Amino acid sequence: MYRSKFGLGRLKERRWQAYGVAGVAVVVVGAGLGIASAGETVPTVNCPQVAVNVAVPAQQRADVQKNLELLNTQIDEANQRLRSTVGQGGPDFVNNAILGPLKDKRFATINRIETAIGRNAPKPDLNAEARSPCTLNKNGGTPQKQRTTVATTAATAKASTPAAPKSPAATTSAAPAPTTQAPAPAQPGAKSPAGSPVAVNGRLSVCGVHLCNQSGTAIQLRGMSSHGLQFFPNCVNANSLAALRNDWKADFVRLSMYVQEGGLASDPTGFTAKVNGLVDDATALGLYVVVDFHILTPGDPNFNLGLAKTFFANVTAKHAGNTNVLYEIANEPNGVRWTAIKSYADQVIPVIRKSAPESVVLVGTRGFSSLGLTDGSDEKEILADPIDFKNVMYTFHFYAASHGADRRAVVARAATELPLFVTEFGSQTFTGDGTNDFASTTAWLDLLKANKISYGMWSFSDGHESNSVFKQGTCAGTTFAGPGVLTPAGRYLRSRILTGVGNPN
Ligand code: IDC
Repeated sequence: MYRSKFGLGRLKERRWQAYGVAGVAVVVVGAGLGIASAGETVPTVNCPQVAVNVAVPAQQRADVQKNLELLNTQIDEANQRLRSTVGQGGPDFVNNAILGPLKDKRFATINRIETAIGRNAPKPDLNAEARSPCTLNKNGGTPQKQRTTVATTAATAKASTPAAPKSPAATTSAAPAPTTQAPAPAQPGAKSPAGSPVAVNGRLSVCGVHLCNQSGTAIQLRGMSSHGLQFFPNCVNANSLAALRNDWKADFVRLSMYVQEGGLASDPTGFTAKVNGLVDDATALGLYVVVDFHILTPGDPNFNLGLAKTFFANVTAKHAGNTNVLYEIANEPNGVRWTAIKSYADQVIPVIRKSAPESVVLVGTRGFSSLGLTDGSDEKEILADPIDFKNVMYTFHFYAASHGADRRAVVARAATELPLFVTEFGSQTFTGDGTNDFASTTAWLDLLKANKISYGMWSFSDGHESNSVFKQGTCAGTTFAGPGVLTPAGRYLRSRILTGVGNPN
């Protein structure tokens, strides 16, 4: 049984580690184009614009400017080399001797710009990967210059977005397509009921270490995790979700679809349909929904890799047009190293991204989603080997009566470098039962608020364990609103969401 293994992690001495995980808040637009001029046969390089569409802190302005100018110097040098080496080398000469080194220099330069801005503001993601490679404009011509204007306010940053090239030659030129598109305009949430969380916030993305709404503002989602859908089949439905949205003013529900213990593996078709139906219910209400692939025993997510791929392919295809679904690919990996979790993520995320390319994906962390603490590790193993996809967050779970100040200190530290999402927490011990420790819960939720870390409480159920937020028997009926149907854990969280103060009475 996993419980015996879910102990308190020994905290080792830790150093701060200056390692940033790049965010994706920045809209990168425009491509530089070499425009052919008649008679010129020496090729020129054709480099994409690096658009710094964020406010650059005043202290970093000179540094950023210098690096933007350096991009022009690098382009000039490459063109100079192209002129002076005409006819030299074999077919790969230009790639190996000019375009390759240029790409590396640009990559380093763009990284320096990100790092500079990141010293006094959220570190932006300027999409160095896509913006570094330049192509060859075989017909020669004057290559477009890198723009070097630096915006010091967000408004100017937007205004300085390079306009699309107007030259007719430009439209036919083979400029590299940006791999990160600007977020789609505000259709997100269009079909959601007015005022609902999804109508207000639209499509989410990961921006630096935060979850951001469609306007790029960091937000915190607060909500509830279901219990195992197989254990409490009547607790999550249109009625209870309406209460969650209207009476609790919560933002999301997490659908805990166990894989083992009578879950998905025992009836793939049934549970996939169940999840799809509940996603539709949440969507109709304008709630965000976390689809939780609830692995627990065994703890190696790779054990369920095949099922995960089939499941996520189906669910993402079914909800391809949705803007409100987040995918949690492994509840609580345990007994495995981070490398195994990462390998699983590397295989499952592409399946999800096929139909849901912009979705936010939540990845469970080592040691029952403890960032490794339960195994005597910590967030540094993730920082050293992060998941290489955009819009990814790492999950952290806590149970307030078991996990206290030592773990909070690690989360406070990790939150400055990793995008975290608390998809599950309890006010009890990690058994999900026993006395509620609301003082510790409040300390945790205060920390999460301060860092804008989203959270969902375990569990939206009416069982006998103290984690159930509904009194026993509630789910057999149709009344889910109001404090009368709630246990102390339920009253505490409803009041915390509604008033900012958790009150179990
Ligand atoms: C617990 C349930 C309990 C069930 C057990 C095993 O509360 O009724 O018997 O799972 O299925 C977690 C897990 C979550 C646990 C919860 C409380 O994600 O499945 O639920 N917990 O123990 N991690 C830490 C605690």
